[in-house]
Amino acid sequence: PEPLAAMHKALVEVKAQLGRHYPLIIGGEKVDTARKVVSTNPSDPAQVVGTTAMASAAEADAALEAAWRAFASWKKWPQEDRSRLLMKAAHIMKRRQRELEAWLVHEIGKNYFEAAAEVAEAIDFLRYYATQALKYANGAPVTHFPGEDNEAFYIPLGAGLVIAPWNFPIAILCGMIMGPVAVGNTVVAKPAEDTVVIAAKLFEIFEEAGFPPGVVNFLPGEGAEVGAYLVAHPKTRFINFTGSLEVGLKINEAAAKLAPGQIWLKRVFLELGGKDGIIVDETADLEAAALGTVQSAFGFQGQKCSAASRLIVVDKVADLVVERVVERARKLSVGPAEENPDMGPVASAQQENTIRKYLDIGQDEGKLVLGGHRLEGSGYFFEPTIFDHVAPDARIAQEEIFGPVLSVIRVPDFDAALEVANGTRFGLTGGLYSRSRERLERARREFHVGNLYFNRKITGALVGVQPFGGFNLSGTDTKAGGPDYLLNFLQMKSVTERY
Ligand code: TXE
Repeated sequence: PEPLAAMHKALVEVKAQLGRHYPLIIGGEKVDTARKVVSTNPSDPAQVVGTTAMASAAEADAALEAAWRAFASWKKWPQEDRSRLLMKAAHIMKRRQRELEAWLVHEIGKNYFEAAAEVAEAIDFLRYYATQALKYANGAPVTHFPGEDNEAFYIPLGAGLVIAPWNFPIAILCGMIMGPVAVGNTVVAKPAEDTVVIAAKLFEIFEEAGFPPGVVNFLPGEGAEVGAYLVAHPKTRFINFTGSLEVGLKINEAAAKLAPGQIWLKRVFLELGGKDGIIVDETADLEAAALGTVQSAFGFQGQKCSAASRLIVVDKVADLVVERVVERARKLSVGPAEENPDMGPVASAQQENTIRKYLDIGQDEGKLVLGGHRLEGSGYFFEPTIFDHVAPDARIAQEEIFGPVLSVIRVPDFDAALEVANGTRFGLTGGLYSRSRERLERARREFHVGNLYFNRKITGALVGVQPFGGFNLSGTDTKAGGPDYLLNFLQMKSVTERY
């Protein structure tokens, strides 16, 4: 009750700040532009949450210049001092956590629970990377090869680009920026257009924490315009991207080209989509399986790369499981955050159109057993939707919908379940509800996903506990929140000396 009251209070306070305009931040300077990015509230699209300046090529050039200038000194800071700034940012974020949650509610339609979980994750990223970075402190030798006349140590890469998605607009943006920055790199960050205000709040925190000018640069703008421009830029040393497979493939291709004057191969890190499946076999705790499936499929309206969008259930218990899943999903409340609902709106008109498209496709690919409609009214609200008797190669069983739509695939036995689970182009998260130790062990070896969960829900990156990243077309598997993540943004130098 207390947090709820505090969240309601924060929601009201944030309302007073709606409509504000935020400039770009380049080299510590506030820069405004003629064009603007407008962010609206998916619960009430007529409401402007805020606007930011919109970066174009000129600002992108200036931001990369500022980042390289800042890199010259930032890379020499003692590691302890860099890590201390991350810890300070975590402290400030903790102090402002209710306000940040309220912005997540307003700008992207998270309910209080999802918003609180995300801000907590952002704080975890800051603290975790601050401590992990100490392993590479000050170029101290970190690798001693046999023999006493040689050593090796790590040095940062330089100025890089972060391009972030709208679905974890503060946690993923913060983690993707502060990982590289923690170990001496500098960053130009381009947030998703739908969530520029929460991104501006994150940069207020970085500024208050005292990051030197140019270490982090705030560059909201059009993905296909300034995003693509920065990806192709000869002064971009690395690219840290989270988003859709479609855009990830474009970035991967563009970044492979050598631009005039470019003297390195850009390092590209991609965290992309998923079509994550939960297997339930006949030995499973059916109640637990139903609860975990509903939480994984409909949390934040299914707009998570880690969301369960396939339920793969063996025939023997299929009716029992589907019945329980449908009953639980039917009870989910849908509405604006003030009502503290289980499900808020989907993120944008674009998402609404995509989900409508798949609801139509699903009519011919499965038996609609729940939902299937957008709610009346201006906000982008959908009922939780479940299609049963879906074939493994159906489009709604293969393509990422990124909405509150679950496809149930019935299989004769566990062997078939494992084959279906591994039968998409992705490999991000997966789950298995079973009491058979032999099957759990088999899944541990053969279920081909970056993050596997047994007898619990399959969403929610646990920083420092469960490094997060996917196989196949789910990305380059950077393992965000893991002990080796920072190595992605370092290069090893070895020195051999003959006395
Ligand atoms: O992605 P988009 P969204 C994935 C999730 C889903 C997607 C949703 O699975 O597929 O993210 O996020 C910029 N050149 N993950 O809709 O449209 C754009 O401005 C350069 C997976 O935001 O791909 C935005 O900032 N940039 C993840 C960013 O790309 C371009 C967890 C992403 O936009 C661009 C979370 C271009 N041509 C979400 N076009 C995981 N695997 O961990 C757009 N952008």
